[in-house]
Amino acid sequence: MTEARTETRTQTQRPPLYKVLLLNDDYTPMDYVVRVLVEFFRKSPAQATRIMMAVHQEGSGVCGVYPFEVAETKVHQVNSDARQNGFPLKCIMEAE
Ligand code: TYC
Repeated sequence: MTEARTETRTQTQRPPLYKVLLLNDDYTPMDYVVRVLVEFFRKSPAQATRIMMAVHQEGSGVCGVYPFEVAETKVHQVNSDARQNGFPLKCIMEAE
């Protein structure tokens, strides 16, 4: 007969998280990037302006940290909105 064993785990399981980042480019207008951060990432206008300037000066910046499917949806929404508006803005995700 096989013995039944119970394993006790002390750590709670957390889903892996993914950073969503914006990349800088030379053509996307600053005010459009700020609007993206307000609309898709729920930032205040002041926070959005800070993140946009950090991306502009440093090349990339984190907009938020989310579970996989949420991160994937944000990346898709931002990239397709940018394309629809004719801007080359790129949004990517990476494992935390
Ligand atoms: N570098 C752009 C400009 O000077 C502004 C910009 C900021 C573009 C952030 C993309 O993710 C970005 N108009």
